[in-house]
Amino acid sequence: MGKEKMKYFSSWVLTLLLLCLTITADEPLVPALCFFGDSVMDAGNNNYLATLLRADFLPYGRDFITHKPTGRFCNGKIAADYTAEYLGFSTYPPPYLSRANGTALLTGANFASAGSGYYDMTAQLHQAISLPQQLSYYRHWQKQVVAMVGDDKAETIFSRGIHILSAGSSDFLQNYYINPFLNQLYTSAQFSDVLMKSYYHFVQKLYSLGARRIGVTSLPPAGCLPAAITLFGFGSNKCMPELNNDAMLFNKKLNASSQYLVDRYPDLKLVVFDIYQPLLDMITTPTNNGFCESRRGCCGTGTLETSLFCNLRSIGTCSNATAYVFWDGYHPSESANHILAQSLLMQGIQLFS
Ligand SMILES: *[C@@H]1O[C@H](CO)[C@@H](O)[C@H](O)[C@H]1NC(C)=O
Ligand SMILES: *[C@@H]1O[C@H](CO)[C@@H](O)[C@H](O)[C@H]1NC(C)=O
Ligand SMILES: CC(=O)N[C@H]1CO[C@H](CO)[C@@H](O)[C@@H]1O
Repeated sequence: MGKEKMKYFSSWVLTLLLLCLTITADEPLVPALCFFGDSVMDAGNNNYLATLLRADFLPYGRDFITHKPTGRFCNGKIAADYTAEYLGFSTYPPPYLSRANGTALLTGANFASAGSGYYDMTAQLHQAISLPQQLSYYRHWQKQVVAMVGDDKAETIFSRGIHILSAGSSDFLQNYYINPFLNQLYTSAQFSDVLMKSYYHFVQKLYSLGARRIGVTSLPPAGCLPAAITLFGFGSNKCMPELNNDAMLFNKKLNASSQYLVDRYPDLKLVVFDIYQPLLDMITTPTNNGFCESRRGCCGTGTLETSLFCNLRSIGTCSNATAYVFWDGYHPSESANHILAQSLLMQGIQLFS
């Protein structure tokens, strides 16, 4: 099948699938949705932290439903938002630090924090919420849920709820590649092994807390992110094979660790969401996916700016991000997130049914 046909085929399958899944109920397909990890999933936790990695100012959020910045690292919705919509939720899981309470918490919460990663020092470096701390907030959340609905019902919410983790990008791009100390200490393969230990531990911990449905995103093609090309490309204008190779190796290890976990815990549903290939497709053949620009982000010059450097005074920000794969130097645009979320959903069928 050609790429274009494949795309239509995929959206058909998706539509049919959603119809089948939702036709029987007007409730969400799963009782709760929780997010962990980094800026890919962060819906505003960093607004409450003394960190430089934040997105609670325009033009972030300019295309969001409210047209207001929320702390999402995007012009509009992130993949987590689309996922919630597809699964039938009428609201998005609130950032845990927003102190949402009562029934708003019953359908899940978002614990992700931009700049966080598998390596605790990465989060420390950016004053983000480390994964162990996110788990600790998750335990608090569980207690709140138990207090509202009792042990039995809560247990069902935890075991049938979906837990999605996105991490690793910050460990490489915002730590390993710019940190001479780490660089000397580990080869990138060894660093991946260190990250894998943390991943393994995270899933075990989540499992021990009652979670049985977990999805984890792979690394993106890091060598193709506009900021990475600017910072590490030495004047080149192309994706950097070294960084992409590191990401592919990491992804292989992620798959192997996940397989190991699945074998060890037969009642655990664990899915690795491949975002490497879908994003690479958008980058290398943008027009097949309805995009015009995949080399530069929309914000500012589009080659580097993220967080504080992507602001209303940034010069060159595009007026319409719809045709851009990237919103800023590191993060996909809302339209790219839309496609990524569809791919996520198709890959995660066994989690949702
Ligand atoms: C929940 O939040 C609302 C508004 O911030 C507040 O009035 C209420 O007391 C809180 N409820 C609990 C149980 O903390
Ligand atoms: C951006 O462009 C798309 C496609 O051309 C169009 O549908 C959309 O309305 C535009 N958005 C804005 C905010 O102008
Ligand atoms: C847990 C997991 O996602 N395992 C996958 C690893 O990759 C192989 C080959 O692509 C898949 O078959 C496994 O399901």
